[in-house]
Amino acid sequence: MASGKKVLLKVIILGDSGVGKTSLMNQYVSKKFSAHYKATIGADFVSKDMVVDDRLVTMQIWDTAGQERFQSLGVAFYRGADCCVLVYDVTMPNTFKTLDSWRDEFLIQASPRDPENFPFVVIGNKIDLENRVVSYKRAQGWCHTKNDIPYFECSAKDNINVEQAFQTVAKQALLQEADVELFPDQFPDRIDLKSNDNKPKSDCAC
Ligand code: G3D
Ligand code: MG
Repeated sequence: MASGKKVLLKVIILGDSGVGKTSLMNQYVSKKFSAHYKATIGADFVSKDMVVDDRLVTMQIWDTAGQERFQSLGVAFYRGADCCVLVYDVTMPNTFKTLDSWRDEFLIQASPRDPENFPFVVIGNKIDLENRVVSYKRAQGWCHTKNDIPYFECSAKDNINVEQAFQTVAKQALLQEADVELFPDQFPDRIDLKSNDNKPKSDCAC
């Protein structure tokens, strides 16, 4: 049985446009793959309740709506993330090469307390296609050099490995969130709703 209060985990998905970020999220959350999915405007998230290591968690997965083309996602998108999923397309080598800059961009924008140990998960997507170009070995090697990032090869289309990848994402995020609870004063972005500092001042004219 799951125990304790429900934990909210924020997960963000990054990677070049067209690699399948939205499709992976839809497959995981709604068990659907739609080739005609239309992205909404602005960053958006979906939630999924699950049990991880005996804890009830709500995983909030933040997806982009095409702004990744300009790498202009805004700081609110990154803020408070507990895990970052980096996605590339195994048939498009350029999308693999840009993983480095997506990782760097995340670390700059989210500025986590301990960047070296911040949890990432890498997904090589579209393994259902015949024309794969980036090998497992090459991708796994890159992950190894980045402090052993867990690596999964998936197909959002055929629902291969998607569940497994997100289970690992949730586990990593939960570990990170436990860290936040242990050292709350080191995470100034979190607002304490009970604190008097947040109440309107009495001489407020509004
Ligand atoms: P993005 O959110 O990263 O931009 P999308 O990517 O989820 O919008 O997917 C981009 C295109 O790749 C879509 O095709 C989608 O159907 C396709 N796609 C996503 N995942 C897979 C997969 O696992 N296998 C295959 N074969 N295709 C996939 P369109 O044609 O709509 O551009
Ligand atoms: Mg998308």
